[in-house]
Parts: sequence; structure tokens; C-alpha cells
Amino acid sequence: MAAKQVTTTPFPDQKPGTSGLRKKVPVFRQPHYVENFVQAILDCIPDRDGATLVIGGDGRFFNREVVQIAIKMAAANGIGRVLVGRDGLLSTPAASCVIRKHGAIGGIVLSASHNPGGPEGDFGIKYNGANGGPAPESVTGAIFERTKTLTEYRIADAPDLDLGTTGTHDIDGMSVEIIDPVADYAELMHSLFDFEALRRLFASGFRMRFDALSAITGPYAKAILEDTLGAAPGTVVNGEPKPDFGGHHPDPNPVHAHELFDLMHGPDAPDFGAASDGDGDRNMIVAPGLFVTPSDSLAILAAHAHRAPGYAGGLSGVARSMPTSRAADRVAKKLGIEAFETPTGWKFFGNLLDAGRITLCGEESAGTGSNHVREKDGLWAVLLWLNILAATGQPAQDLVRAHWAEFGRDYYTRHDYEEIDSDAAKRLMEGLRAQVASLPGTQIGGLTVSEADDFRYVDPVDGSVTEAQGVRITFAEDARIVYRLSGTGTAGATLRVYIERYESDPARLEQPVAEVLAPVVAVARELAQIEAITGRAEPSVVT
Ligand code: VG1
Ligand code: CO
Repeated sequence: MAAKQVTTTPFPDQKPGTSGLRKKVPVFRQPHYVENFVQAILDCIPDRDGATLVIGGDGRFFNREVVQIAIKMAAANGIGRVLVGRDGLLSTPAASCVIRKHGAIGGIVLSASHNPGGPEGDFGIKYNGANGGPAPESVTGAIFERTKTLTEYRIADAPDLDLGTTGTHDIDGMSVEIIDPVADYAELMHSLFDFEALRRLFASGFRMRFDALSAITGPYAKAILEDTLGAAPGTVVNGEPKPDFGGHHPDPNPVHAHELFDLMHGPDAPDFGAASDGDGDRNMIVAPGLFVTPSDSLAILAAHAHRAPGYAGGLSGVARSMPTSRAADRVAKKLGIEAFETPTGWKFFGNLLDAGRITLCGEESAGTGSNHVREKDGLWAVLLWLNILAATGQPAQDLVRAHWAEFGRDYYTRHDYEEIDSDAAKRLMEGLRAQVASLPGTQIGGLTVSEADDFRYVDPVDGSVTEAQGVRITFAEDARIVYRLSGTGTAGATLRVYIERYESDPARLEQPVAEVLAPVVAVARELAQIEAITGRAEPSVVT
């Protein structure tokens, strides 16, 4: 067997977004499309000769084919060893864990996360570096530049491997180890959490439901929650990963995980409900009768993390993405630790985690994580919640209410306008940018603008600057609106409008969210002229 050099021509559209390259499956299935992008990634890995590379994905449609291609291309490009999850599966946090644990130079992670899968669904390819985290903008930028000049790629002329059983193979001198996708991750979880206390919790009759939405976390959640911690069989539902997620939209929010949401709001609600997304890095937490916003979840976890063995020494700092509510900042202030505000996307937390400036971080989009890996981690968040519940003996809903009583409540909602016209979306954002300088001091819809800007991030660790990360408008009445365009969509543009209002009056902590936020929502629509510019009177998804 030998490597082939294949002549190719560049594709103009291989620019990675918030989290890697995401496109519709038919785009990825164009001849040479996957190979070009993988070659560009490999070309941007210095010192790859003889190095270890991790390959795996969320199991969605086309995952297997791309895993085979990536393995053969790694062999033809000097990689010494590849670690692949059995059946080509690795959740995103598990891939991060495996990269770190085995000293890999990086990993190729195949996922379109919370986007639907299938022949007409979405697919994605992402590169993570040696720290286990998504490549920073400097690297994704270099990969994109490389895609524009590629004239050939290299691929081993070898048959497909049987990925179904663990074991070691050889392709042209490169060793391919097919590993259990759960083992390393489960061991890491064991090192962070008090598994004995969790076993006692379940043995005492504590009931939960974990909805894997027919995506990657099923095997992880079953192995840890049911097989190791003794949660009742059937705790994990939709636990078989399917290429099309069984028709589910694998996005753990009240809209797409509505079965869990409804169960938790009904008479038969168990003590705790959780769900994860397509690639296992997101989490949704629902207490009986009470949905916990991801922003609140981050704040609550930050306040109580020291109760889990892995965080017993306290936190060095916390970070949140800019549109995430400021609830975590209030906890940081009380703890006397640093709080950081980063652009959307996990790649911006990497430097802070590597430098030891933060221990926990999170995003409003149901992402929470810590320094244990360099990705957000859905099941980890669930286990930290469970560890806190076990340690405090408090029901989840009481913990949330106690948190609000102490810190006040950040009422929060996100309105998504999906698949709007790309030009209209650009015009809308430009219109907002043009207003920011003159907005402070103006009154609108009963609110007074105190500050307005287009978020610009200066990385506190390496000084790199990232411009134009979203328009944020803060009001004197403790409210805030943020506008930005999604960087993960695959059709048209998606406008995200993040709306929040802080309330500390003990008598006003349990108001209906929509009611509290209605005046801010009205201002958000008016300021951006959403209907006039996009033709949409209402958002397509409200979470
Ligand atoms: C979205 C979320 C962002 C998240 C990203 C990747 O990005 O808003 O918070 O980091 O998805 O998550 P955007 O650009 O569409 O708003 V995942 O679970 O898709 O890897
Ligand atoms: Co995800």
C-alpha cells in the first residue's frame, strides 16, 4: 500500500465559524470537499511527523465515511499514531479528554453539534489542539487561508478499517488504535466527583431522567449514571446514538427537549431532569417545575463547586461568553475571584483555562465546563449538579430559589430569527453599529440606555484582539440587550437577540419570565427594526 497524491482545486467556502466548519451534508459530499479541508488542517499542524492524532465524532450521518478518510489522510501525512473511538464515536468533551490524556498533538472532531443530522442535515469538522480545545482564531484563520491555495491532498491507498472492535491496526506504518469511547472520560469523571455519595443518592431513591436525544451521550450517560452510580434502568432515555438522531433536533432546550421539559413540569416529575446535545457538550438542567437557565446554572455551579472533590480547593476565576447573563459575575464578586467576559464560542476560554486564570466557564447556549477538559461538557455539568445535590441534601428547585434569594435573579431569554436573508441580517447589524455611539442617554420604551458598544475582546493572556463580536446595549434599569449573528448556521443567517433583566426585590423573584422581559423585548425589536428589515414579526425559536 502506498499514499496517493490527488490533484484538487480549492473550495472558496471553507471558513470555520464559531465551532469549526459546518455545512449541509450535500456540501460535504461534493468530491474532494472533505479531503481538502482535512488536508488544510493537517498542513497547519507543525511537528505532526510521528505525532498522535485523535479522530472521532458524534455519530451523525456521514461520520463513518469521514472518519475513514481522516485516518487514511493522517497516515499519508506523517502522523505516527491515531486514536479513534470505536465505531468512529467520541463525544466532543471525550475527544478533548483523550487528546489531553494521551499527549496527542490534536484531534479532528466531527460534529455539527445541536444541528439536525441525516442526508439533508448538517455535518461539521473541527480541529482541536494539544490542549484539547478548539483551535484559536489564529489557527482557524490559517486553515482557511490554506484551503484557498490547495492543489493536492495525500491519502493512503488502503481499504476501510473495521471500526467496530477495539484493537490496533497498521496503515503504512501509522498505528491506528480503536479505543473504547467512554473509558477515559468515565475515569476522569470519577476523579472529579464523589461517586460514593452519588451512589448513596441514587440508592436513597433519588430519581432522575437524562434525555440523550438519540445523540452521542447515551452510551456515556448509561455507563456512568446507570451502570456505575446505580441510577434506575431507564433513567437514560433516547440512549442509542442514531445517524439522524431518530428525527430529534438534538438541541437541549425547552423547545427541542420538550418531552423532558413537559415531564419535569408535570405531576410525575422525578427529582432532576437533564439533557445533552448532538455531540455531548451541552446540557439542559430542569428541576421539578423549574427550568434552570444555562446562565443561572453556571452561577449556581460556581457558587457550589467546592462541594465536589475536584473543586474542593475553590475556583481561580470564572468566565462567561458576553451574551450570557451576568449571574456568574455576582458569584465571582462574592467569592473574590476574577470574572471574564469572552466572545461566543469555547475557543475563547482556552487561554484563560490554560493560564489557570479560570476554573469554570459557560455560555447561555447550554454550555458549561471547567479546566478538566477544554470543551464544554454536558454530562460533567449534570454530574456536578448531582454532586452538589448529594452534598447539600437540598432539592434542585430549592437550591435555585436560595440562589436567587441571595444574589437576585437575572431573568433571561434568547430570541432566534433563523434562516433570514443574509443581506438583511448584515444591514440590521450595520444599522445597530451605526447607532451605538449616540445611544447612551437616550430613552426608549421606558428604558434609558446607559452604555452601548460593539463587543471587542482583548485576550488577557496573549493580547490578541477580536472585533465586532456583538452589539450590546445596557440600560439604567438593570436590563441588557445583545445582538449578534450566529456562526454555526448552515442556511441564510440567524439573528440572535439576548434579553435580560436583573431583579433583586425578594417579592419579585418568581414572576413569569415573558412578562418581566416584555418591555425589554419590545425595545429590542424597535431599536433594531427587526420586522422592517427581516420581515419577521416574531422569532422562530424562543429559549
Ligand atoms: C452557538 C452558540 C455558542 C456555542 C456554539 C457552539 O454559536 O451560541 O454559544 O459555543 O453554538 O456550540 P452561534 O455562533 O451559532 O451563536 V455547539 O454545542 O454547536 O459546539
Ligand atoms: Co454541541
